[in-house]
Amino acid sequence: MPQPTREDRFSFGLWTVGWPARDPFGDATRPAIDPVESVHRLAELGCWGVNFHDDDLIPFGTEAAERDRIIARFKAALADTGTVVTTMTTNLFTHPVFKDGAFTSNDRGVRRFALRKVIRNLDLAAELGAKTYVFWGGREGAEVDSGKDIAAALDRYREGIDLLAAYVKEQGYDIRFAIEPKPNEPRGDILLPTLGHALAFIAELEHGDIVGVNPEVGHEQMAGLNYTAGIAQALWAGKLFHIDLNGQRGIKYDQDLVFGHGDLLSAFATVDLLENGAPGGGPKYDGPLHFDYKPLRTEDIDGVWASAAANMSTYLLLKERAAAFRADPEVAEAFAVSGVAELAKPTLNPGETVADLKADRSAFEDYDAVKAGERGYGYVRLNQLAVEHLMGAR
Ligand code: 3MF
Ligand code: MG
Ligand code: MG
Ligand code: MG
Repeated sequence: MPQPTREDRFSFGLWTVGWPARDPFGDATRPAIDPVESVHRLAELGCWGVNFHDDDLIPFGTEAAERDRIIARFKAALADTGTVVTTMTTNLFTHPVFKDGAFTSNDRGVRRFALRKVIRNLDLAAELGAKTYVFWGGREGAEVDSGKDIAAALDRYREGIDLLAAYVKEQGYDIRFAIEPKPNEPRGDILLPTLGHALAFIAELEHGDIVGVNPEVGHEQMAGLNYTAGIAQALWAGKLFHIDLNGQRGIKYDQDLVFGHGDLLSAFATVDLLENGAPGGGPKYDGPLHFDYKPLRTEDIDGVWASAAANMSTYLLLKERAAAFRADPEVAEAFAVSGVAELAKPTLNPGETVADLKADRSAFEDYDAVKAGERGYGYVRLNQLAVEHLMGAR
């Protein structure tokens, strides 16, 4: 199996391997893991970076002197292992104070407290060199339609993100924000449920220039959406600042499976896009290859590290397969039959006007729509070639 190295730029959330496997129906099945141990174990596995919520490292309510001690000890682990803090985020969902949301709680005091909690952790993110700051608003939502004024909630969401982005700019921090959409869980419905909602929200911000998205495989798939197509649109919009890779099997609760352990063909397409870019070119993703998964509740502590390794190994295998797919002359021929490259060509000729198009009889009056309608696009063959490469049959 391919062995990950730091050059692969893999990262994990401390909350992933550190999840003690408590779920709504059952107690923890594993002990909590010291974040310092996680940094060491992940580095041994070839991981490059880590990402964490404030409370993953510093328990909620820790007093200042103890907070400083925890941070110093964590910094030593980063230095000892050469681990990078790629990304940081705020826990605005565990404590009961956030049960009706953080930036969008109906309670104004809660909203002010949430902003202060983020600001404090943003200062730490800058100190630790994190380049991306993620906002997953898991409690920003509702179960009761009449209990939440969605327009007002979006006003408050915008107020919060804009205020924090302005703060980052004022402080001169080299940090960009990434909003992570999710349709539901823990709230019945969450604001900014999909990547598309998030992109539309970002367009309404004053400081949207430093705000992008952090799409998670499982979150888009929980909404029945195509993750690869979604991140392709985010790339097209110049907004793919971060990604949460994992696995999900259909429209159900957030499974956070190992990457590739859900829809494997979709994972292949994701890696192909991330590594090789869109067939027609365009911007490529250059952020960390981040995993936001949960080791199954059935696993013991050895299973935790085996599952972390599985994410990276699966990614690298898919990367090999995707490279072979793109290099295969039969695939190139199939791409041509499907007209994939033709889509990169503008529909009008250079300098052509609407009047020119209207005057072009070959485009309409003389166009043989019946014949064009008979064309086969060969997508099944293309997909079968992908399947064969994915299975190592080519
Ligand atoms: C929940 C998530 C979150 C976010 C995290 C921000 C706890 O479904 O995916 O993980 O990823 O809060 O990075
Ligand atoms: Mg998830
Ligand atoms: Mg999750
Ligand atoms: Mg996530």
